[in-house]
Parts: sequence; structure tokens; C-alpha cells
Amino acid sequence: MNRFEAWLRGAEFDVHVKEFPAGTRTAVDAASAVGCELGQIVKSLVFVAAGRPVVALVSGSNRLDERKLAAVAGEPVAKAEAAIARTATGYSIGGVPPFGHATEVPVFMDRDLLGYPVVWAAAGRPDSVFEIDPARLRELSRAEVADLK
Ligand code: 5CA
Repeated sequence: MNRFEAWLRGAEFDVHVKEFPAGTRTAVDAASAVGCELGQIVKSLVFVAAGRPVVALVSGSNRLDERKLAAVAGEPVAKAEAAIARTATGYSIGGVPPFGHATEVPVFMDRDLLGYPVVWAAAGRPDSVFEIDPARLRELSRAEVADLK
């Protein structure tokens, strides 16, 4: 059990983590491990917007438009360095989960994720993901939904 799973357990969410020995480090890896569409993989991307770390949840088949993130999260927007991502969320890139972060990080969610019946997100490690209804993902991450692509 990793820290994210321990956190889930404490919060008593009905979320089940699946481990894939082949690895789920990238969205492409995760989609092939799970056997789902690339668009159903949730990328949890850490940016610094207006001086504070934020997380953008982006569909695996979309490319984030930094100008659109800036419109909702504030300017300027830049990809967070690995160490900043790790300090803000408590997790290393490749395993950053969409909620359960070490600090209060504002979360923004790609509207397209709501178009899938279920999506899969990283569970704290580069070989673990969990399945979730995207509406539930929005609730648990307290995300602001936006057009981010
Ligand atoms: N476990 C998978 C699927 S759930 C995953 O975490 N994918 S991800 O897309 O959310 O995380 C990888 C992303 O981290 C890459 O798309 C890239 O945008 C970002 N990234 C990779 N290397 C670095 C780096 N050195 N510095 C900052 N960001 C990076």
C-alpha cells in the first residue's frame, strides 16, 4: 500500500487502486496497461500559475494550452520543476494523483474528461492507477472545470 492508498483508506472513499507491473508512468503506458482509450487517462500535470503550484487534470488525448490554464489559474503559467511538483503534491512526476495532495493545491479539470463513463488516474506511483466516474473525480479533487486544450 502506498501513501496515496493509505490516504484513501483514511478518507474512506470507495476507490480501488490497481497495480500494473508493466508500468503506468505515462498516459500511453497507462492506457495500454488498462486497455482503455488514451482519452480516459487523467494526466495530473503540475504547473506554477501566478506564483503558486496548481494541478491540471487533462485527458490523455489532449494537449494542455497554457494560455487557457492561465485564463483560469492566473498568469504567468509554467510547468513546475520536478522538485516543486513533489513538494506541493507529495508525489513524484509519473505518479501524481488528482487529489490527496500534501498541500492545498488548486485543481483545474479538462472538461473533456466528463465525456467518458469512467476515467483512470495515477494513484501515487508510476505503476498504479484507479478507475473513477469523472463527476466523482471532480468532487473529490474539488476541481474547477475548464476548457484546457
Ligand atoms: N501515471 C501517468 C498516467 S496517469 C502520469 O502520471 N501521467 S502524467 O502525464 O500525469 O505525468 C507525466 C507528465 O509529467 C508528463 O506529461 C509531463 O508533462 C510531466 N513531466 C515529465 N517530466 C517532467 C519534468 N522533468 N519536469 C516537469 N514536468 C515533467
